[in-house]
Amino acid sequence: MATKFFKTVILGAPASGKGTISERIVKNFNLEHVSSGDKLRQHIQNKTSIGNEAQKFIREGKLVPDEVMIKFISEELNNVKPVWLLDGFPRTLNQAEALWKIHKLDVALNLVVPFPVIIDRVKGRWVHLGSGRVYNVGFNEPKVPGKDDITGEPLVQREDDKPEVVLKRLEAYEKQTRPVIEFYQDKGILKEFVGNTSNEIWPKVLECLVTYIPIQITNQHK
Ligand code: G5P
Ligand code: MG
Repeated sequence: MATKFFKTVILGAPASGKGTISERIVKNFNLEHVSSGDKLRQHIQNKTSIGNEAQKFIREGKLVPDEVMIKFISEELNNVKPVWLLDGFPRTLNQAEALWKIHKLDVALNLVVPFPVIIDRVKGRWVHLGSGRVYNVGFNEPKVPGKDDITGEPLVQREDDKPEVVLKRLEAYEKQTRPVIEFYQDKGILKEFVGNTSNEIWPKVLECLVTYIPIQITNQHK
């Protein structure tokens, strides 16, 4: 029987592989993937009012204010089945507390990748804005250079992947997101996965998740 309730978050520094690992989780466990960054980028592309507001912060490597994000993500979660994986939220203690009031989580997954590895890999990141699918030069390259594998639409580089902005995002992560990890540790639901590559981290995540929910597709454990 399909799982009716399962709520989890994936934490980790910018470009630690949250999107990459989430894609594999979703394939194997059939969860709803809600990525705050992907949603914001879609709003920016569509020039909505939240997109225009968020863009000012994102392009400088700063976090979008808590009140905007809490309202935005609470509404997004109302629109999906209660079987979800939240990526990129919460990013501050305020956000973690607000989320906990409305949704108790089963587990919080934290990806731990060294900063020098991260700084090196963002230079080669290409994204498909419509879906959030990510590629990298030398790792998960698109079948046709510059085009999304599924839709054939053009891939773009993120404005906030410029080296100077990446450093600001890493700083914001250290200052504002560290307390979120401690918050989940105190709740007793934190699971950490350490590694230099997503291929090294993925089997450990898979091994952990099968203890919580049944796997949906048995031949895609990659
Ligand atoms: P985002 O979009 O949430 P970040 O900074 O948390 O942004 P990001 O950059 O999306 O995280 P990721 O998802 O952790 O990174 O990583 P990824 O995209 O999977 O992988 C990074 C790259 O490395 C990809 O090109 C991938 O192919 C490659 N890669 C993965 N694994 C490997 C590997 O093993 N080897 C190699 N060589 N490559 C690999 O948030 C963006 C902004 O939105 C705002 C903020 O301004 C934020 O800065 N925002 C919020 N603000 C406030 N509160 C919130 N909750 C917010 N959420 C978003
Ligand atoms: Mg991401």
